[in-house]
Amino acid sequence: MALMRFDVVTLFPAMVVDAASYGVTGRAIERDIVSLSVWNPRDYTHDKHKTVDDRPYGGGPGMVMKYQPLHDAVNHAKQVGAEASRVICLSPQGQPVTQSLLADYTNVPQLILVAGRYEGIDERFLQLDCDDEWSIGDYVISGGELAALTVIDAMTRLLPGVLGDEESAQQDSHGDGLLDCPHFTRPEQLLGYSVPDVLLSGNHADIKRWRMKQALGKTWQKRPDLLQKKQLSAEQERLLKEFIVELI
Ligand code: 9WO
Repeated sequence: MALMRFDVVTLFPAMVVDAASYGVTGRAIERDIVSLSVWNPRDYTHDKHKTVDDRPYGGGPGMVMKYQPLHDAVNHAKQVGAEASRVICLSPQGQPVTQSLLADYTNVPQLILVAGRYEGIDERFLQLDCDDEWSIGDYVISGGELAALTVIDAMTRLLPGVLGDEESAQQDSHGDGLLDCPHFTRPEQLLGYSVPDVLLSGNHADIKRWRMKQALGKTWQKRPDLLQKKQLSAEQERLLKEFIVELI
């Protein structure tokens, strides 16, 4: 039995299944660490035109997704799923998705992710059927599918056994609220830009120290807001000071 079950309610099921079949998520599904099911609201319509949307009350451009097909698709996912599930709508007005939010939900056996299209989803679905609304960023994309796939990818990486020991150690270092350190590979010399000597030294303690210093420095330069949220150790404070002094 998979550690987590993802159900995506979407008008484009193949888009979700195909995109999730690559890389880390694809391997996690093959190994049954996670399971992915997709539910098309169109399969839950009762008219010959399989209507999933309708014109907005009050006028205005575009169409709105109807309540009933979404509600029935979610209900079917609940019926065949785990005992504890959460229904999450992906929308620009949702709460920001962060690493810690995702970590909090890794103990929920079943996440039902609702990916809207058209101009939006009938408000009564959001109020009555959705437990949470999540946003992956302050922009409007063409549908909730890419947001759902982002959540599936980031959450799958947090599950035990998905990443190898090395990768998960690296994930932990990224996941500790700092930006990543710079990475280099062959050739050593490239357009006059050479690999930092410490990375060629073979001294693993120095390399670890350099990488932390670079991660702290880059975070200070590019995302000082992340540093505000982080309690640095005495050693990290020292490394950051060293980075800043060397910069001046
Ligand atoms: C669109 C929208 C725009 C402004 C304020 C609130 C809003 N909600 C939605 C919405 O739910 N739109 C549906 C899903 C239908 C149109 C495409 N959808 C969508 C989801 N566009 N962008 C997102 C999204 C999801 C998660 N994080 C960022 C954007």
